[in-house]
Amino acid sequence: MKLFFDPRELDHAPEQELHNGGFVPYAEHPGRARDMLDALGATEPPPDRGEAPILRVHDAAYIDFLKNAHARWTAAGRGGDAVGYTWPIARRRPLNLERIDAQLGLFSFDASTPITADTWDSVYWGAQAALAATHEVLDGASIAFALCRPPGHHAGADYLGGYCYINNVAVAAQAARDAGVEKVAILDIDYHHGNGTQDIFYDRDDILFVSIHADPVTDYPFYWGHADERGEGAGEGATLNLPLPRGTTLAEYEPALETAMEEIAAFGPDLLLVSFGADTFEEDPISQFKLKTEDYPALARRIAASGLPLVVVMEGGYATDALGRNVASFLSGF
Ligand code: SP5
Ligand code: ZN
Repeated sequence: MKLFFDPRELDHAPEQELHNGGFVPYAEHPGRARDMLDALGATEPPPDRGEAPILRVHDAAYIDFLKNAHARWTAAGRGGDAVGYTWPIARRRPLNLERIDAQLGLFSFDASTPITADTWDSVYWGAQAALAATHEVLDGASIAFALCRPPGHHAGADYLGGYCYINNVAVAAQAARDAGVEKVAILDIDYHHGNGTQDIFYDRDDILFVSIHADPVTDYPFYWGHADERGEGAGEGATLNLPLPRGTTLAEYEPALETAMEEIAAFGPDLLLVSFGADTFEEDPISQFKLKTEDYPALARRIAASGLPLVVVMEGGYATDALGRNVASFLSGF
């Protein structure tokens, strides 16, 4: 199995995030990628497929903002990382405001996803890694892994959040569609709901989104991921959310995965993309499921039993010392 990674993904390193009313060290740090690299062995760098595949998913105005936000922050006389503090609440009228703080609010949904001078470079190359893995499978491989960092599944067409800036799995899914794959399924098994991926494809019937995650009644991102969200318009029925309670172990997780895989089989996709987060691990510092390192191969085997070509895209996982081990354990099941 080929593993795709670009060293520039290490450069993005925000200092801190807002958590429970105070600032704490940033959980999504470069050491996560280093831990995975140590455990997984040789990776290869992705070729540069340019911005066009990213712009198939993200609004041009948002990408422009992402590229320039930190320079504009600095030009406004600020030090450190760029982060918003005012948000346009739901139903506020649209305004074309130029001020960096207004735009940070407009293009984000939380205060824990700062933009640094290196953010654009890291997220650009992470997206290229997802594209490389996708093309590897389109060219005939049965599976490929994209070591994406930062993660992507919380990012929408025109917003960042949840440590995510570019939605890597969405860029990959759209690239597969553009290469002629008719039906694509996305299985999201990060601890958190993949709200960005859901939003991007919510009204489409060519891309199925199925997610198993912590119940948003108790867990981030709260405003998405409830079981009654099933898609809209042409996409009605092409979104499936399977929220699980805090404390979930493998015994409770497996029936949800079974339901997810049956839904995917009924959809009849030609390709399956897996948004994989290892933050379902029992010792994850910000999450509350109870999966063990030795549980992950069983999840992979059930996914592989679909017989579908597979692209695995890295999302979250914050128990840094165990992260590489957990990802290696998951991949060993394929
Ligand atoms: C991709 C992904 O897993 N994003 C998760 C974003 C969760 N953010 C909300 C939880 C904030 C917890 N911050 C704890 C920091 C401890 N150092
Ligand atoms: Zn997560």
